[in-house]
Amino acid sequence: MRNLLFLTLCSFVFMVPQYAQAISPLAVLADEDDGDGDQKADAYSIADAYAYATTSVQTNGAVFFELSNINAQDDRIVSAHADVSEKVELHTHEMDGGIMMMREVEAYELPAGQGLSLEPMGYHIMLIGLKAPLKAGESFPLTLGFEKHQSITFKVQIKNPGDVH
Ligand SMILES: [Cu+2]
Repeated sequence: MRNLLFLTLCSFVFMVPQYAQAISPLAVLADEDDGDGDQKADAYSIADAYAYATTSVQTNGAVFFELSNINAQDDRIVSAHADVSEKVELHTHEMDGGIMMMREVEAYELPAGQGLSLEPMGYHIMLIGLKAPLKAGESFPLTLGFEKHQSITFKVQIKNPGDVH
């Protein structure tokens, strides 16, 4: 019963960005008016950014989060950077000959006013060649590069794989 309640709460949080802001570790990043007059509300919100802890034999990790594009314009995430691994790639999962495979993508589309979910078995930021195991309870900064917006940096919380997020 408790778990069920928790799940309901989680989905509710994902669906309502205002609530996510109140409840989750979050970065709201607004920039200044850049002179063309329509950028005042230009911002993204990131909620529930996490990665699972890894063991010393795991060389890769993955980052998940909820992003809301609260801009008036469409945008795309075109790059990601973190110091914890040699390479950082934008990945998706897709079926290939009946097998679920990961594949690198060029960008994630961010239509104006919509959200983007990165979650296990879906879109994820892939950390390739971890310099050290990711330890539960710690965090690290991740930077996202956009096609139009200036890049943003936020904290990724490291969790144990069994943890409810
Ligand atoms: Cu991947």
